[in-house]
Amino acid sequence: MEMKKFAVISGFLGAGKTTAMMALTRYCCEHGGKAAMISNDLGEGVMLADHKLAQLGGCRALQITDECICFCLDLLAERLEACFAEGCELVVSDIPGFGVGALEHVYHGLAGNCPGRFELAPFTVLIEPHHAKLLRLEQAGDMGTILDAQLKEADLIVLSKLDLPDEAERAEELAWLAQRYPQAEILPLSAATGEGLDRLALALREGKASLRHPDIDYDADDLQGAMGSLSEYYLQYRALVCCGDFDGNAYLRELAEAIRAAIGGAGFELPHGKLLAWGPEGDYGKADILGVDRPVELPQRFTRHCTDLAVLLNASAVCPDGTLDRLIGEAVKEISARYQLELTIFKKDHFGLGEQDE
Ligand SMILES: Nc1nc2c(ncn2[C@@H]2O[C@H](COP(=O)(O)OP(=O)(O)O)[C@@H](O)[C@H]2O)c(=O)[nH]1
Ligand SMILES: [Mg+2]
Repeated sequence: MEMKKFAVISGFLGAGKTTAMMALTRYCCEHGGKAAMISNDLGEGVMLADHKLAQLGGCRALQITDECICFCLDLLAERLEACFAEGCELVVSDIPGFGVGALEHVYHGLAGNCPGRFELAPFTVLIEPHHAKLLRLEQAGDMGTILDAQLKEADLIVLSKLDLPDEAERAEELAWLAQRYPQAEILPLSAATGEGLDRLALALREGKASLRHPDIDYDADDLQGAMGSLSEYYLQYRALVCCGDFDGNAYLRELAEAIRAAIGGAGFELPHGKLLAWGPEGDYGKADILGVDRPVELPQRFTRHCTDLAVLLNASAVCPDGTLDRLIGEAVKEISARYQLELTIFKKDHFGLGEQDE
């Protein structure tokens, strides 16, 4: 029987969803299957950094912007049909913001609206060891409320980035997750090394969504408050050096560090900031900010010096929208001037999630 499987990959900002979806689609394609990934975020008419990254990485990728897939099920179903018509057996999508509520909206929505058109794979939630540890030790603060709600929705919990912790820590987090969230299957994964991709692919292809209704008070003040305090920022620009060339890796790192310092210095949090840049010949680099207290990561580096870059900057911050716009705008200006880059802004969109529904 032909398989038409769809899975939502939920999880906290920076948990490793995009990296895992890219590794998974590649793994499936290398093992005789066909899979596609959808990057979903809220920027209006923008190119998402995650989507561009997936394209640069050679993945079968599509994006849905402007709206959460929770609220555009017809569009989602249409895109899924197109992927399945092309021969895909598995399609995975992430979810904007914190993703809490996607089980109800997307899974129960699709099950109710288009029964039998495709099969729902286990509802999957990624958590990184750093967050699992904070949650276990009850040191996650407001984030703990969100992490716990996400994990309660899961049919499948994936402990990601398992190349980072040592053996004892891995075992401790896996055991604790299994005991605390007994409704879910728990899988270890390192998208970086490929460890666990086989089991994840199998679990999604063979497994089924439980379509439970977990005991979560979605209207609770702490959950709504935490989700509403998030602001989203999207910027697309071209950076052209005025003479000679420049070190694109150093530029991305300095810019990410300046943004992190500005937001942290103003007393706010930046759970995930992404800077993706590519040159006319396809060379590309990426910098990630995963919190104001964590070091900037460069998971992808330029191999040559740069002269002309297209840049995508996406950030999700616990910070008022206007302040976020000002702080990022100043950092981009200052660091770009230091590298003698002339900027052309193509697109900017930013908003607070708390204000969006009003
Ligand atoms: N060491 C390591 N880092 C990872 C792994 N997966 C993701 N990351 C890094 O974690 C950061 C956030 O990953 P991303 O996939 O963008 O997270 P998302 O926000 O959940 O989509 C990036 O810097 C990734 O390179 C992994 O398996 N191992
Ligand atoms: Mg992502």
